Amino acid sequence: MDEDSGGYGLIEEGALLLEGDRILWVGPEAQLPAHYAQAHRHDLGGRLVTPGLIDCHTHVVFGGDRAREFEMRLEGASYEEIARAGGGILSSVRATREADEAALLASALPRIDTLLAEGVTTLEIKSGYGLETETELKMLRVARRIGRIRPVTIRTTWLAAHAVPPEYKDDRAAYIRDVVIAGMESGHAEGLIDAVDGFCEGIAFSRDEMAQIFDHATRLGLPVKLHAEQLSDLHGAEMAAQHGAISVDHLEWLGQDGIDAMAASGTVAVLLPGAFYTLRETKYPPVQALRDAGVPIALATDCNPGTSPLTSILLTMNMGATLFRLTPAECLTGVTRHAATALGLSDRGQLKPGMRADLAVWDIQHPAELTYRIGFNPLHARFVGGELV
Ligand code: DI6
Ligand code: FE
Repeated sequence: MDEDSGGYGLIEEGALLLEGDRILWVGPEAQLPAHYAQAHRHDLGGRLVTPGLIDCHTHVVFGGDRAREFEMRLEGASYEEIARAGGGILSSVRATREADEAALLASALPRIDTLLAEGVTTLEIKSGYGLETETELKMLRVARRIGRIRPVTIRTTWLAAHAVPPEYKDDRAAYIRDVVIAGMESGHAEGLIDAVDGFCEGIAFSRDEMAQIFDHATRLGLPVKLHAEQLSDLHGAEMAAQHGAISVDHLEWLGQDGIDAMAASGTVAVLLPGAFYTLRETKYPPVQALRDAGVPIALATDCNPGTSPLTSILLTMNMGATLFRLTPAECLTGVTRHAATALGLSDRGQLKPGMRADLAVWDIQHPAELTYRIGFNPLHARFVGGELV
């Protein structure tokens, strides 16, 4: 199945020819060119094949948990109140600083394995719970390690600009200089960083601060992305698009200027329904205006201990449809083709010759079933880089 032809591009009685880690040919089995007749065959029993799913926004490596904060929010405290009182992100920072690499890995693996069991073959992982260079780098080393010990591609993102830690609260400029930018340079030199992100929000970083950080990322040749317009409209999306951002994420408060700028720069809008749901948000991302402007829409779990303790890409698709009124076809392109673009990857996310042979094989009849069901996993198998895993 490929998704080029408007809807799903579903091919009945289809066949895929793989060579090494690539797709060589896709089409109806009856049209398989004769010179491929000798190829080794693997019968998938009439099951449906999609590109391997891509979770393009996660904070899946972190220490501790935030179940108590969840209770506090149910008792009436807001996310911002908890953050300003030193809870929220900063409570995960304390736990992440205390954990060593082995402990961080051990706590992340069950979450990772849950995502892989639902057909994920590419996963982004952000730093952002260290807020000091060594701990930020520690998170990304763990992320790289996950990519070596599990069959999945990991893309790492430097998110030191997630919050200002207490020790720098009276000198934000020093935090940006000494940790966000200096740490980015160290991480880049160590090959730990695939992209640079930030949280542009009243409780985090301003648009100008983020622009300064993005200028440094650009100088290092690193692509940028941004958490923007989640809780308020600081016009972060517009600034990010002007910096050529590969994605801007959250976007509940995004205005038309931001949409126009994203359309002009080809920036992907990554919607995160798990955070919307967890925060019981009532402001909806401007889905129709994004569609009208031709901005590609991706969906991701935002798996994190505070606002989206979600490890299901399939439930994310269901929420994309039920909460945001995306079509099931949009939900599927949102976790395949457009999610690949949001990571700057042009070699995956579609079933086409030349693409990486990352496949998900499902026990379903129609692709809409992936989005329709709640809490049901019909995955039969994954192929990662041409290998059945
Ligand atoms: N936005 C989010 O939804 C997460 N980070 C961010 O910038 C939340 C992170 C957390 O609360 O731990
Ligand atoms: Fe996030």
